[in-house]
Amino acid sequence: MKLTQQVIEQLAEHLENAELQAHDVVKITEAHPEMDWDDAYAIQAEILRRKLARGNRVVGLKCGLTSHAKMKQMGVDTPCFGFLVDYFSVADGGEIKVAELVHPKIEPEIVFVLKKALKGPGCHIGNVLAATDFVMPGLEIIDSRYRDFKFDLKSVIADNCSSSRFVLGGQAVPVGEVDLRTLGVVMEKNGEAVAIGAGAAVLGHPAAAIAMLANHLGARGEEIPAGTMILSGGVTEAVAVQAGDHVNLRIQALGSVGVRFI
Ligand code: 0L1
Ligand code: MG
Repeated sequence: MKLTQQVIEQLAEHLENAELQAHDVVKITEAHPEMDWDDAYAIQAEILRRKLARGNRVVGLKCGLTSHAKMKQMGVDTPCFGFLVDYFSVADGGEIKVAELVHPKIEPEIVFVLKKALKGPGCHIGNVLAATDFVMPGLEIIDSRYRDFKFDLKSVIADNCSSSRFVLGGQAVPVGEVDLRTLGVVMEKNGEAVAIGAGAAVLGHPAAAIAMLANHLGARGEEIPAGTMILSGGVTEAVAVQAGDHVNLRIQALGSVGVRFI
């Protein structure tokens, strides 16, 4: 690690304030080009510690930048992992206030819920499928705190991978009943199809993203607990939204989920 604990705490406060007050900041590597991957995840962990101390609760995990479309869109080449807390959760058909966010975008996700814990290293898609209780459709609203969504991977990891809101819905389908690679995904904004894809866009198989998360945590001596809900990553590029927009996601065999922006 290159940063001191004091700087890690300052940067966590800086980024969390940007999230809570809905304003943008310049990417933190501009002032701290020396920071490394462990520093980036330590800042993210400090943001989580601040939220837990305030009484928030972790309700899931996320894999980000797991499709080539998203990596290309954001100019990075590796996935990232973050956490989801209680107030990020929005009911299916619910409303999201854009004034609480900086510059939200939305993306379609295949969501996993585990029945067994997963621990790396060496976790593979077979382990993930054996440990999965069900899959369902989800919409993730990402809201990078960085000006104009301009960042590098270390900055975005520190910013909890742009996490802000998510919506779960549709049907909870046992993972053995579907081929996650060939599931068709259609996301509509105001009735127009704006993003179309298939599950294989996520690392060839969405379960591979969950295995990567288990291996990432395993390298830190942690596991994904049984019962965890995990967003496996945007299947397509993320789409910008504004007040007045309605977004609906349909995933073949998994049903649909929608949200409105006010
Ligand atoms: O969930 C994601 O794939 C987003 C990760 C962070 C990068 C971004 O803000 O687009
Ligand atoms: Mg995502």
